[in-house]
Amino acid sequence: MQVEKYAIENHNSDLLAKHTRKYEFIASDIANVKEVIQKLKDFQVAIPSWALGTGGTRFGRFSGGGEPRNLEEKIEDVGLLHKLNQSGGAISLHIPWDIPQDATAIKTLAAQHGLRFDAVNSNTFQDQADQALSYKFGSLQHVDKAVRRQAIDHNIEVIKHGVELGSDSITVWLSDGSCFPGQLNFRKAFQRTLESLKEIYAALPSNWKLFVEYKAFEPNFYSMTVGDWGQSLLYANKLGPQAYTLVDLGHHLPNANIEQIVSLLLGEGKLGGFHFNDSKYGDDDLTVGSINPYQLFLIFNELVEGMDARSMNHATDLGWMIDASHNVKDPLEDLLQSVEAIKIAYAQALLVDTKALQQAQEQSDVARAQEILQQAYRTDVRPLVAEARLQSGGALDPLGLFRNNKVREQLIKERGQKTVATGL
Ligand code: RM4
Ligand code: MN
Ligand code: MN
Repeated sequence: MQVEKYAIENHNSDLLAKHTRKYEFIASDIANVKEVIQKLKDFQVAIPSWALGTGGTRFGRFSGGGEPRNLEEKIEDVGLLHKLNQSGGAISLHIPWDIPQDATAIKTLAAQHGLRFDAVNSNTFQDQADQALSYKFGSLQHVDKAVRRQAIDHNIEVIKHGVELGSDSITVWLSDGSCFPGQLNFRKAFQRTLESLKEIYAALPSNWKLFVEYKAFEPNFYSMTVGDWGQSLLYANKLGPQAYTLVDLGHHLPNANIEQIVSLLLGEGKLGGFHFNDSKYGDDDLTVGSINPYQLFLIFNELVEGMDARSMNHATDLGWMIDASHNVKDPLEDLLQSVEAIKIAYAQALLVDTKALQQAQEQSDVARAQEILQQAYRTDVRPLVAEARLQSGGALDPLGLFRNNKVREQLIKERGQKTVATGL
């Protein structure tokens, strides 16, 4: 399934007059508008290979039609998204859900779609059919050395796949922990996990990063061995300069101040990247910006301020990834919405008058500080994001084009109604 260039051009020419009116209106108020547009064009978000099918919960899964049946079709889907929004130029693989059998062919296919490979993800939270030992009581923390060995070897295997694909980072998310008081010796579990991580770290190529992702609860409900950013930072600091903390927006206890966490990690030079999603209660994996777009903006505000303070490149110095699950929406529509929400929050953060904000902060002028932040947040930056897309060859309204061109219907015709993608 391809969206042809002429289809995008036709779509854009229909919407151009209206877009230009809106764009010129907002652009006339922004002194460095060219710079803002360039930053938006450069900013790419990686799409997770495990979120291209319908997601499920432990109560059920309601498959949509035309889901990708293999890795090749997943790459095709991400290519399609990228063609529409020119903002999803990377894919993040979860192994063994998506093992590249022929790495060269997969790499070539991705390149044809203008995609590169972002962080590879290991999976020691599920048992696979052909697996010798079980992860029921953990993986890198396990009391049995042989289980730890198996989990370490899996991670090293994942790094090898990543190297073949040109990826340069691995995300380790562990479900390790305990469900009941007394089940685990916390200190020993931490120590064993650290020792295991050290072995994985030792297998990293010198240009690679290791992201330690934390999560407050689930599937373990009493303790998680990498349960919060403090624990993740402890591991990352002990491992060395190639290890960083990864922030998944849905992995905190309710009402955590994520923007402050982000700011402090950045300040320490230990923020590795993101798994974007949104949530009401826990690891809900909902569409980015669907529940709390203000929080997303505040996070981006800290990112822009903190990255600028450290002279970092916004587009390339952190890992920008989505980690979502789509229970009731078309996965591709959902992902288009998520990428759009990320770019909107980023654009708003770029509009914050940082100098004025710092001045207000120095003067403890609280009301003024709020005005400055909300001035940016309440600006409708969608024409800026659309202009960046237009200049990059994407569609002015990606979701509109996806629907009008009946992309899902065509995918169903090609792949069938009852297909099930691997993943969440
Ligand atoms: C976890 C975590 C990981 C993801 C798995 C599928 O909750 O967010 O990043 O790989 O889910
Ligand atoms: Mn995640
Ligand atoms: Mn999660």
